[in-house]
Amino acid sequence: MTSSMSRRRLLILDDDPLIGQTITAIAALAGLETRYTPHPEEFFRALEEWNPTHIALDLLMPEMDGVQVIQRLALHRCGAAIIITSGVGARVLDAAGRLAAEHGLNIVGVVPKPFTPARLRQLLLSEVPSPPGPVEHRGAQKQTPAPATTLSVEELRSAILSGAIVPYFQPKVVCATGALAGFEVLARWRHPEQGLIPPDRFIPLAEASGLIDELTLHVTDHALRWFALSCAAGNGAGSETSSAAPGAGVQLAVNISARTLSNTVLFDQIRERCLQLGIAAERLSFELTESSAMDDPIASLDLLTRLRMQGFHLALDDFGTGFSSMLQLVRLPFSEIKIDKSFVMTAMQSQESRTVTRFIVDLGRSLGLRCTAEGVEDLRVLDYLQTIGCDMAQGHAIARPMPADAALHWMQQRVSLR
Ligand code: G
Ligand code: G
Ligand code: MN
Repeated sequence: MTSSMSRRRLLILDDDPLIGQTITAIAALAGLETRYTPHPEEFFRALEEWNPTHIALDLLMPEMDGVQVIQRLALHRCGAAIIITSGVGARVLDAAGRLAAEHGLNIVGVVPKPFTPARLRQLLLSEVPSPPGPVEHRGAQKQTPAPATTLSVEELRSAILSGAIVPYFQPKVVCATGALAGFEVLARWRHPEQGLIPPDRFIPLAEASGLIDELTLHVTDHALRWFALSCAAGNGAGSETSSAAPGAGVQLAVNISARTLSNTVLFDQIRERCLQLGIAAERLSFELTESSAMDDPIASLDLLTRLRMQGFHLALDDFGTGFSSMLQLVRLPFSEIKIDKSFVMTAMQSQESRTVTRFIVDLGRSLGLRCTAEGVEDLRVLDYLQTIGCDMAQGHAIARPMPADAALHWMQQRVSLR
């Protein structure tokens, strides 16, 4: 503990010199090197030159407000442990903490002023969850920085045809036991010049150009073939516990766009593929976002009911982000809710995020739905989810989305560890 502590450097930004002196004194007593400035510009210069391990940040300043500072820290891909201090009310502080966490910053605590020296000391001395330095940008979840280049419909069409759009697989685990529950399929474009392109850069284009169903079918088909080979064992109910084969009883989840809900043929094609590959419908789950199911309420009710009757699972994705969510949850035959990652990612920093997370878990349980938390970036959140009775979890702290061979390897290693 002591050796790492001697390298701790705290940079303080606060327009009030008295508060700056107080924090400096507390931190110095706790053994940290400190620098204080009341000016944002000087703060950002020191950030570059001095590379602090800790930052104490006031939210209310005349020169630049705290939100602007948070945005600039995110642009700098700042990895320091950040403590937010301010005289604003608890709800505003809570919102600022969530904002910073969503920007991928490492918020270790939010302390209302006037703060007690003990609370500040505790934050300065607590273990830093991730190493300082611009290692990764958690909020942006991009493997490659998005280049400004636009992608054309023609390029997308030929990428689908040539197999350049591939499924990645992100594991989902049972909160209570840590056992593998399934994989979510997430499309990635292996672009010859631009590297790996994430779906938010091409799914909207695919939707707008009418290529989305072709894309989803292609990705799903590829994923099902992988699934049949890798997770073949365990078809049928109750097989999770009876078979020891890796992948036994695990499920596969695919994302479905709004537009696809009017295309019953696509679901027939997927069902056909499942039959050919010997994959029981119960092992496949379709994830729909809240906005998507509402476009044509009656048609989507027909289709979704039919899919459930055939045995497929239906998950309501990104739950908690849209205001029609409650209506859809009750009206449509979902079997699972996925708590939006914006709540889960910030559960350690925000009391409000924990309240929403717990509320959704309770709601799911009382409606008889399975509940999955997305965006688990910190293993302490997994412990929390377990205590509130959440069924499943998914997120970077468990595993990132991986290409097919890496996902298989991950699964086999995991089984051999048990
Ligand atoms: O993988 P993230 O890593 O960036 O995925 C972003 C979004 O893209 C997800 O919310 C998901 O709904 C959507 N998405 C990913 N793969 C597919 C796909 O194959 N088809 C459709 N329709 N959406 C997808
Ligand atoms: O379909 P949906 O929007 O739910 O897709 C999930 C998205 O969340 C994908 O873009 C996936 O890459 C991303 N994701 C998965 N786990 C994490 C995580 O722990 N943190 C963050 N920030 N994103 C994640
Ligand atoms: Mn999803």
